[in-house]
Amino acid sequence: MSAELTAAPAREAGGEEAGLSPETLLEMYETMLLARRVDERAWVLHRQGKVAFHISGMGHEAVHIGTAYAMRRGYDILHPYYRDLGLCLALGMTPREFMLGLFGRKDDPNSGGRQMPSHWGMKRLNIISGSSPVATQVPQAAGIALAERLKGGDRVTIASLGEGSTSEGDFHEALNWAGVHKLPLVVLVENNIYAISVPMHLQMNVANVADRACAYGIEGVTVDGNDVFAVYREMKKAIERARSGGGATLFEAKTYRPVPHSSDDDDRTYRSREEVEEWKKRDPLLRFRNELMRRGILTEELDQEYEARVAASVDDAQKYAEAAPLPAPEDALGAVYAD
Ligand SMILES: Cc1ncc(C[n+]2csc(CCOP(=O)(O)OP(=O)(O)O)c2C)c(N)n1
Ligand SMILES: [Mg+2]
Repeated sequence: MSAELTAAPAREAGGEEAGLSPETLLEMYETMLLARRVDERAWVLHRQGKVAFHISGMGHEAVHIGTAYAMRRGYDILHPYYRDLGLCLALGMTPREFMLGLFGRKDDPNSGGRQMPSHWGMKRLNIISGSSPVATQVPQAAGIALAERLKGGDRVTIASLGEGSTSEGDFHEALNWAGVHKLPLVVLVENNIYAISVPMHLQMNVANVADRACAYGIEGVTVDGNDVFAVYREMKKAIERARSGGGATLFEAKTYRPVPHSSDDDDRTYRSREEVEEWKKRDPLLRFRNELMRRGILTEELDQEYEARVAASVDDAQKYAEAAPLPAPEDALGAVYAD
């Protein structure tokens, strides 16, 4: 049985009230475009046999860009998961850095080529390195938020995960802790209605992940995750609430994953092509583009300029990473054991 596409209503992007200047909106658009084009290139490189694995953020870009711009970038802390390509790019990761990770090169900033690709971790951007077991980042993020409180700081921690990962005990323990201690934490659930092949209705018997927030005594918010304005507006409120002592938020952004779970998955075995085609009407990049054009902020000419600049940046990143050295075999355990 295929999952119902009730998750993301196909309404037009609104959000004039979001209070973003035309310059910022264009910057957000170019970043979203970059995330999409980098991601598309990664799929091509995988199909060409040049890289071993890719796990995509495609379709999640409005969640990523809206969240990043609501954060104090470089100040607040992100404990991300593997879908967060656009979020990490918007926080300052460069396309070259992404490609170094994708190609498993020595200078991969996440792990020096040791981890799987898309296991983000960059000290300079306050992006905390996670591990592959899903939801383990949530209690760790709660701990970071508690530490920030004890130190008297006002940085907010954001931890992200998928809706399927909310079935893990770690998620519930962390939210309970966040409620009890009123932690400066936002737990961002990127609800794309599948956990690999398992649809949402087999993970939980509630309509919205955020409906569970009241059980922990925290705020719960559900937004259309394909609408960058809605994500930005509501995320800003959640982050400011956390910063000013108002406690944690369970933030659910409803979206869709238009591609297979990873380069190792064949999604034709569990969902129809019609369902995936239906998504295209809700493509967050297209919606943002149309809305900016409707407002007269973006023009065809400007869009072409962005496309050209983004393509050049993706080409440059690929060339750079392909030519970069691999890690030395004798360094494989270097970050595991102390000298
Ligand atoms: C504890 C644990 N169980 C299983 C897996 C294998 N696994 C990796 S991703 C994934 C699906 C997660 O789905 P969801 O949380 O909805 O995130 P999405 O991939 O849809 O963004 C699973 C089961 C894992 N990494 N860790
Ligand atoms: Mg999912």
